[in-house]
Parts: sequence; structure tokens; C-alpha cells
Amino acid sequence: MSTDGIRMDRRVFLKLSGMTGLAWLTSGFYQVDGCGSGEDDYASLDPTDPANFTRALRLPGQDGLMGVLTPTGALEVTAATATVSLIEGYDTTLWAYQTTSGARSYINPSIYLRQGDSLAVNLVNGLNEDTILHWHGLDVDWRQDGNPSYQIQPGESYAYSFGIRNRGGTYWYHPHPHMMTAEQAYRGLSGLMIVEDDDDVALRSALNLTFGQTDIPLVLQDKRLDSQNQLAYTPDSMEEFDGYLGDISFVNMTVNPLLEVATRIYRLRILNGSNARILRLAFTKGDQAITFSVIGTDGGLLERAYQAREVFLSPAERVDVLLDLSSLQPGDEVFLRTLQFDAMDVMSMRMASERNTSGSKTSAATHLEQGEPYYLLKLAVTQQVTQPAAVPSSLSTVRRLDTTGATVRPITLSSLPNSMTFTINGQTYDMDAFPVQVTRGSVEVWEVSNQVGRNLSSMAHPLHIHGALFQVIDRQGSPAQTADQVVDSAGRFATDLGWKDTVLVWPGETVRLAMDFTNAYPGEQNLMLHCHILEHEDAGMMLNYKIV
Ligand SMILES: [Cu+2]
Repeated sequence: MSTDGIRMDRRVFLKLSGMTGLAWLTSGFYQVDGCGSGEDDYASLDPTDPANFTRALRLPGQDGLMGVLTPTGALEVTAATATVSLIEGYDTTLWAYQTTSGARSYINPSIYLRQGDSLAVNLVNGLNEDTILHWHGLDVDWRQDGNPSYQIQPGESYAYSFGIRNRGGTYWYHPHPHMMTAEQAYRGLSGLMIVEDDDDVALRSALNLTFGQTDIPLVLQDKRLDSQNQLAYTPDSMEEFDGYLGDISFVNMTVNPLLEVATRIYRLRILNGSNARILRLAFTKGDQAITFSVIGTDGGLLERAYQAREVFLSPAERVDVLLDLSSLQPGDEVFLRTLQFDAMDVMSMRMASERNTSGSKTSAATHLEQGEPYYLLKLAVTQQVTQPAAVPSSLSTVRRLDTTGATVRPITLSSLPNSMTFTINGQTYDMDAFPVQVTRGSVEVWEVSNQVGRNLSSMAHPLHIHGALFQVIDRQGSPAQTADQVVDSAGRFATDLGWKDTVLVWPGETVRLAMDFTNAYPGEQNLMLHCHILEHEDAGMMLNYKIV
């Protein structure tokens, strides 16, 4: 498929054209520094250099950015600009969700709830453009789901009120306005929602976990900072097609962070909050991979822990892991990193030297392409403790969907021929069209295939489905680079073994999903399925569907 004259595999191309970038570097053509100071040197922020991991990881505290908020009543949440310090000596403007509760103020609060609780939020639009908020992964009435047909104008508000029906798990909220989701999320609008159920309480008790200390959310994002350390969102036409990638790695909005840890088990709830970057996550000590346990996915805990050495995590997906550091010694260092992989994107190419680096500290030569390896988080062992606790053999119950006799519905991810437009079932988003209708209470098999072929562009797409959690039945045609992650004869990965709301489908791959259209809300439910590469979503790689 890479022999088609005008197209070739991007990674191969970049390797071939590497000299171009080098020549640019040595010729002195480099990102122009607007203020002429040396402080915004990219080298000190480059996540491929482990020596740069020195900033204390932001942990969700009692208030402020990511502060843990257990609502005691209705919240008034304003989407507006906020100023935070991301790089020493600079203020950076975010677009963020802001609220107060009691005497405390929060920016993008980590909303912490029990299964069965209720949540009431009045969203106020303090931006200069339309917005609406989507509760990603939550089982809510479609009018509460952040549908773009309900987006609000500047100064307007939208009242949400719903019960928490989901299993315990790591969910999140982010904008979902028509064609403006990517920029709003990139500029900072997103937050976590932690739901706890009895199984979580049992695990917390068994492992003596404390949220924010030994049970830690890790929100992974890549962004660009300009010479004034402001977030720039300046995609060129190519990036509107294949996604906007950053050169600077953030975890919990901390650049190149360091976390001091003890010799014990940690629960890490990892969210890929990037616009477009897929991660191949591994923990390493030196060059050795450290085995970890996958215990949860988008929709909560698995039935048991699965040992893994790496997992792919695409935008919007969550993976919940246990990392056992009890055999390490003070002084040891472990890195969470993303390993190299083949992005498998086949499309019309441009010269590497034409890489858009506007709003970035980097040049085309140091731009981090999709699939390039870099470090994410340094774990420095500083404390020796004794932890007799062991991981419980049973974590939860995952009710298996029965697909006997179920309707099989093909869902094809593809592109328009010879075009820079990605499609679902050959279509792009039409707010008034409902090309898919399903019956309330039914189970369907959605056969999601990512097409490759002559005259077609192809990429890996994370498909997100609103209003219905699903289970992966099997994978066929998966690329060789995923082979080490397969755990069963159905070709599934450990991250496929629980409830999901987003699934990565590689070029040439077919992933069959058992869709659960149990829906307790009155009237027709107008929902969406879309690619969670946010630039793809905004460009129309989205369809409405209806539960009737
Ligand atoms: Cu996509």
C-alpha cells in the first residue's frame, strides 16, 4: 500500500528525509525566538532526555488545578481562561473549568463520587465562543451528554443533573462543541471524574491505597509552548487531517515530572488526554521493562489483574494499573515512557522540513512524530516501607454480554478516495442525519474495520461511542507490533477485557464489539460515535446514531 506513487509510509519517509532536518539544524535555521532570551530553550524541556525530569508531579490536592472535589450540592462551573504556572517564572493562560465549593476554588477539578450519587452542574460559558461539556464514559440521558445540538453561546449556561449509574472507574469530562472540540480541549478544558464502587473500596482496603498519594491519576498530554510559554494551537491543513501533536510532554499539567515513591504497590489511573497522540506505555528500570498489572479499563475494574509489559493507549482511553515497587531500593529510578511504534499512517506526504512548528519551541528536526519514543514520568524510590498486602485474586465481576442472534452492524473507518477526509461508513458528520438506529435494550455486534487500500488514506483511529459501553469480542488483522500484548485466542489485549467506551482500531484491523444498548432514559436517545483524534472529530469523522 506504500507503493502508490504519491503516498508512502510517513515513518519510512521521515527516516529517508532525516538529512533534510539535520541540514536545517546545522544551517542555523531554527525556531525563531520572539523575545531573544535563552530561557525558552527546547533542550531543557525535551522529553527524550531523562535528565529533564525534575519537576514535582502535580497530585490532585484539596483545591486548585485538579483539586479533588466531592460535591455537597449543585456546582456552578465556568469555562473561562485561567492563569497557571507551568514553567518556572512564567504564567500560562489555560482555558479551564473553574468552580468553588465552600471556601475552596478549583480549576479542572477531579470530581470524586460514589456510584449512586447525584451530580448537578450548571455550566456557564465564559469563553468567547460556543461550548458544551461531555461527560466522557458516563451513562446519562442524551440531553446531559454534551451533544453539539445543545451547545451554548458565550454568557449562556446549561444545567446538568443526573445520577451516577456507572461502575467505579476513571471517567473524564471535556468540551464537545461542533467543530471546536480540538482547540478547546487542547487549551486546557478537561478534568477527571473518579467514580468509586464497592469493588474499589475493597481494593483500596486490601492495598491500603489513598487517592492522591498511592492511588494516583496520570493525565498524559502532549502540547506545544511558544517562546512566551503560552499554549499555541495552530494546526496547518496537514495537521487538521492527521492530528495536532505537541513537542512537550505533560503529566497532570506538569512538564517532565518526577514523583518520589516508596517500595510498595501503587494504583495508577492513566488517561491519554492528548488530542491525537497514541502512546505505547511501558515502565522501565534502566533498559529493562518492569512487569505491571492491568486492573481496569475505561469502564472500571477487570475481573482480575493481568500481567503486562506494555499497553497501547490512544486518545480518551484509560488504563488502570498496579505497579509493584516493593522489590526496589531507595535510589532506584523507574520511568513511565512511551515506546517507539509504527504509526501506520499512509497518506499524501510533505517534506519533513515542511513540518509546521508554529507556536512551538522545536524545529522540524526535533518535532516528535506519532510513534516516536520519549519519557513521561520519573518515579524515584526514596522510601523503604514494608507492605505485606497482596493483590486480591478477584477484583470485580464483568457481566458478559450475550451476542447470540445479535444484529451484526458493519462500521467502516476509511477516507474519501484521494482525499484528506476521514469517514465512518463513507460519511462525514451531518448534525441532522441519523444513519444508524438501534433498538433500546438490544445487544448488537459492531464490526469495526479500519480500511486500507489504493487511493485511501489510513491511520489508527480511536473510536469513541457515546451512550453505550461495550465489550471487545475479538480482534482480527492486528498489526505485528501489537502481538506481544495479545492475551487470548480472540486476539484481545488485557485492555480489551473490561467495559470500554473508546477502542483503538489499527489500519487493516477489524475489532468486533458487543454493544450494550440498555438505556434507562425516556424518549429517543440521539447519540454519536466518532474518532477521538479530536482533529478528526472536528473534521467530521463522526456520525449520529439513535436509540429508539
Ligand atoms: Cu481518526
